[in-house]
Amino acid sequence: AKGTPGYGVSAKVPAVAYPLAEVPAEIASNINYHAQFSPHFSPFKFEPEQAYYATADSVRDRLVQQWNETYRHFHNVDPKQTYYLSMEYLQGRALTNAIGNLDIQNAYGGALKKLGHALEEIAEQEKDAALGNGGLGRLASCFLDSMATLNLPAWGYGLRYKYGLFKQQITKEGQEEIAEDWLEKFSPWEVVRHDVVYPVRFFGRVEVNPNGFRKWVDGEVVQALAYDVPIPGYKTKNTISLRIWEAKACAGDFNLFQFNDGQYEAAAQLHSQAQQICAVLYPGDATENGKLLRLKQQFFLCSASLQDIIFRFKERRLGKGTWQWSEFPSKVAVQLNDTHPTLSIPELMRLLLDDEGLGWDEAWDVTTRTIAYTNHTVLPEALEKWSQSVMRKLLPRHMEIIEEIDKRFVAMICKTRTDLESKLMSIRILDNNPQKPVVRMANLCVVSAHTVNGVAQLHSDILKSELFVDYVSIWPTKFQNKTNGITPRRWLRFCSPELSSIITKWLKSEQWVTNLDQLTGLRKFADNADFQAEWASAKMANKQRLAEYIERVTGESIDPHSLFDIQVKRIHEYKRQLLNILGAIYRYKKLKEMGPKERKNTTPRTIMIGGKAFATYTNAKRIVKLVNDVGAVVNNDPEVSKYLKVVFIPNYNVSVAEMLIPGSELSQHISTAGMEASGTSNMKFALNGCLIIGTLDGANVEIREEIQEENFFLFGATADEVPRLRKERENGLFKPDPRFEEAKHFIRSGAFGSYDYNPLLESLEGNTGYGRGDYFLVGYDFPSYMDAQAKVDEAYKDRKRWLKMSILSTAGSGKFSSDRTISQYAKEIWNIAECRVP
Ligand code: NBG
Repeated sequence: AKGTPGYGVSAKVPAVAYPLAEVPAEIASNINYHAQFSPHFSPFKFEPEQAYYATADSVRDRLVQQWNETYRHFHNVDPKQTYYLSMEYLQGRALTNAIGNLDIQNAYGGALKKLGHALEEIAEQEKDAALGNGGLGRLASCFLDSMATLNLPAWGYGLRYKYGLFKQQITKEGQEEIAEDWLEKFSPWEVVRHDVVYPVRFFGRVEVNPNGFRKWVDGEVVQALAYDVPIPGYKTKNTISLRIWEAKACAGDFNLFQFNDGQYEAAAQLHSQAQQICAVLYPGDATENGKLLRLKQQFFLCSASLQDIIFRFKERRLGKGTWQWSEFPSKVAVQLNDTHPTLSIPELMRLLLDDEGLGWDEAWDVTTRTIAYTNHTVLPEALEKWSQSVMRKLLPRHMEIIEEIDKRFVAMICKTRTDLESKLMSIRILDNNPQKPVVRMANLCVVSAHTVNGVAQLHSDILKSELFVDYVSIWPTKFQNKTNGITPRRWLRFCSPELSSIITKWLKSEQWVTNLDQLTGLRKFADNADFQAEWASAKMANKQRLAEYIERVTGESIDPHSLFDIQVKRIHEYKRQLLNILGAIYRYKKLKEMGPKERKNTTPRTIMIGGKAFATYTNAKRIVKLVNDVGAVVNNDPEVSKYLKVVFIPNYNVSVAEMLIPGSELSQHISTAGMEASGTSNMKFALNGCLIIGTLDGANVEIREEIQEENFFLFGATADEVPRLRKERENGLFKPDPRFEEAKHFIRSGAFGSYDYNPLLESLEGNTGYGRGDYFLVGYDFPSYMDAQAKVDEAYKDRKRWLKMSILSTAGSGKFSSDRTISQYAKEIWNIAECRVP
């Protein structure tokens, strides 16, 4: 590393506690100060945008103070620390969250009022930091909030993508992707650490020294530069870091000679190559180049983070004499968020073997006691496999190390578990299939990590009984469950202040914000007429706010008295947005067939669907198009639109979720059983008093247990029935329900325009053409889904009963706090304890 990254000499520099503005007048003057002296715009402008940046700068002052104290405290106490490695973080906006966690809403609200602005309006100016795709990235962000709130010594590591998740625009053609430059102006929430820079190598070769040591040399080297994002805990001083790496060329990499010679592109080639690494989140990987770039990104994260972790370990030992490497796992826990950071395993081995001179056994012991792995999916297409030749080209030394790990694993099986020899082909790390030799990253993780966990009970059970069954027999105690959770700060306290204040009023305490189990105290008020009335009026206020938002972004006016039915998540066939829209189509057809009197007896609904489809996922894009086409017909049908609207919500992201979820009454979590590892939006909706219609999948199972089965609209096949049903389907034994046929037929009749939906519809049918034999069992589950929807309509008519169910959903959501999840990781995997800044 160049210079002395990290704490370095500054440990000797006394921290100065600058007095912070406390009352609105002082804060207003501090905001003004920033508008003037940390200017980002021309002087004398103070529109909402300028006000946002000045306010953010002002809030950042406070964060920096707490943050530095936290660094210093962790450095002095030197506790065991967790490092969470993730290719994705979906942070969303930071201002409201920071102000809320610092508990300064009133003071900042008052200050901005003095300056002629409303805090909520200012907060709307912020762009979402969308350095992630979906649930996995948002989970990482919820985890950071909980780690800080629980005063745990922990850091997040990630990449500083220039373009995060694309912006979704809906046109006549369907979804269009637009690059989202979240750093277009800049982010006030990051601090560049010019002293924290590490070299990261790619390509090159392995050199063998005369003494037998192996060393990775040559190739290209780029610099990893640290940017830190402060993560404040709720009502605590502890403020931890999300460290995101940016790739830079080395200083001498600009070829002035070539430039002066007019070869401008060649002169800057190394710079532009370095810039490519963190240019985009999930670059397309259909081409060889794309694959190489993704692998580069993954290694870049792993190598920079591990060098930093080792640096900190040594730095903290320095004051205390020398260190023993065997101590490393008692100071460092590394959590791999899915297989994307798997290269941490061979990289840690390489650093210990080649740079620190440890022997294999010692290095292996340190590595395996340090690293733990979380699996987030059982979908075969999402289980990463890297071509051995790509790996050998980009990371020759790592490929050697992986081969050695594989060899030793195979030897161990042959020696101690002859019963598993026949399974070796599938459980070893290398798949040496001559057509396409690959490295199986999940296998590498399971073999190397001390703990492997799934993200909901059902998912963890499936890992143990199917995907990783053979490993369980080798290491029975390695496997755990850690059911996901969500932060109650962002997902209730701040996104629904109305509901929050009612909860606090009736529980006579605000402790539920950090001890979410206390929500069970609401159960005894579930039938209370006064409580119900307050609950209903808060929900109505949120529905109205949502209706205004929908009108603003789609032009569609929706009736706040209709049932708000929402499904928002990435568009994927297994998540079955297609089941939802087929249900809507059937409902529309029946409404058309009814007379006006009969129609009046139905429960009016607004069905909202939102989510992004991966740019090259054709069927997902067809689903987006279909929802929009159905909306265009239904919403403009004067006979029906009073009773049914179908709205596609464009550009679903964290901020949009914060608007939608509080205003929801029913939400759909309807994946084919066994396929959604957990889901986390299901928890957010339930926490906000929204009822769930869903299958027995992922965390739905546990949510239903907690809120009681009578408050959950269940339907569909169970996970253990799915394989048999697929077989029957393949063998032509499936008899479709006439309602299902009718809905499909209606689309084919052209009722929703002339777009060719046949390929999409065929995916629900035989094994020919586009057909996958209805792999996701939409046809099988359709009738029970429609029956459950009929029960929803009935329940909604009984207002008292509905309100009671809504209250009981919130009351039963305590388990799904990410504070609970993170406490379990801390105790059962990381073995770390609280380290509170005094
Ligand atoms: C996703 C699962 C979700 C789960 C999140 C967070 C991946 C690979 N997996 O069900 O599909 O809630 O992870 O654990 O993104």
